[in-house]
Amino acid sequence: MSRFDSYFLMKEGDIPAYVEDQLPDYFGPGAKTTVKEIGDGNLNYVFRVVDQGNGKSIIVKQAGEQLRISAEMRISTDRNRIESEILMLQDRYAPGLVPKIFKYDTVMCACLMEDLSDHQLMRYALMEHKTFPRFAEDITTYMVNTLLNTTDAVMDHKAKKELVKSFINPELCEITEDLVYTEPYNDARGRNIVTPENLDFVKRELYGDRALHLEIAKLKFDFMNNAQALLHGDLHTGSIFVRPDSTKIFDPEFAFFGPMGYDVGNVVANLFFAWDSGDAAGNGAFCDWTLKTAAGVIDLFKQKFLVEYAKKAGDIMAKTPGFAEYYLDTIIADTAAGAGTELIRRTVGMAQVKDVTAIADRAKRVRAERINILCAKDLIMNRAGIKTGADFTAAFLRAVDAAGAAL
Ligand code: SR1
Ligand code: MG
Repeated sequence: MSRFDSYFLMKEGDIPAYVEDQLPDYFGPGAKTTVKEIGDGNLNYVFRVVDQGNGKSIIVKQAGEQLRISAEMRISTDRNRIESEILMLQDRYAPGLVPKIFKYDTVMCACLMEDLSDHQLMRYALMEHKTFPRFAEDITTYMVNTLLNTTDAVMDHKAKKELVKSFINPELCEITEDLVYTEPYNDARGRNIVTPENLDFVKRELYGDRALHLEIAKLKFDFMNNAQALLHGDLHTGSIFVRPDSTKIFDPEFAFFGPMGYDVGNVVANLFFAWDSGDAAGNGAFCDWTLKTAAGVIDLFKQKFLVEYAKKAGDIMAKTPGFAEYYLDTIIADTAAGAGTELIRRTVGMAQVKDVTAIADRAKRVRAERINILCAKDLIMNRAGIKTGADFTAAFLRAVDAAGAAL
């Protein structure tokens, strides 16, 4: 019997005994550890445990029954199992690009994982206008390897269906269906957060645009029904740790089988949010880096995808000449849509991004939000014609011009 035999929400004081219970040899006898809760996301509790003697450390991440962002929102604590299992799988597909899971525990809904405190959360690093030359290379390797390897083009179809079953994630998918694909277009639950100076703009450009609603409805049903590959599901810059020489992607608790472009598009949109922050600070060199990197993410993803596809596709029909290019074309159109929906939902929805909300100058923030919304609509409405990295950045720069005129 241990006091960790039934679930409760742990506090800092519970953590040393919990680590000892789960991994008795990790710190060794007599270790003096300190614990700090360092969680920064909307959902979970994250404890950093450090041995004061030798500096060895570990992270304990626990899923609470209520969300941190809203006590009224409750979702299954099974998300911790999903996150742990996908990280172990991704460690095989993309070694070195995800944190190591040492153990996960379905009773306390917690996992014990590698401490990445020598890295910085990418969103905060970008808000300091730091640049990361490895990023486009690393993130595209991660995406191509984790996504392509879990498609029907590569996997045995029955094994893939087993994997689809074990990554059914209804409650977290419902959050995305509501916060990304519904509420930004109608404020159906009154949870949107709209900057007052942009209220009329949002009413006209989002709530009142019927043609946009039709495209979002199509995208929502594709998100729910296109079990294309095992997605990270929440691939924003708050789910990425960086060092100049290293990139680690974590926090895949929204993982499920969905359209690959959702992940790729999230990365691109979050680089555009970094542009907003750099632009408000007048840092042109940083802004150039964000756009160059966004374009690089698309072009490298396409290049690596075709190389890996040629090596790995096993399905006899998937090897039909022209199919790889057709398939990739649909993924890039989905990427344009994924970037667009992320740009919109982080600008007017309940879960926003600090890159934009921290812009202190009111007029600059209003302008940034308009750029995001106009770029998003261009990407969504014209997604079939968006093919290259340069097409993405051209859409963004068109929005910069258009938003300037709108102020
Ligand atoms: C209620 S959770 C809000 C958002 O936080 C997560 O990181 C996801 O992006 C989700 O949409
Ligand atoms: Mg998260």
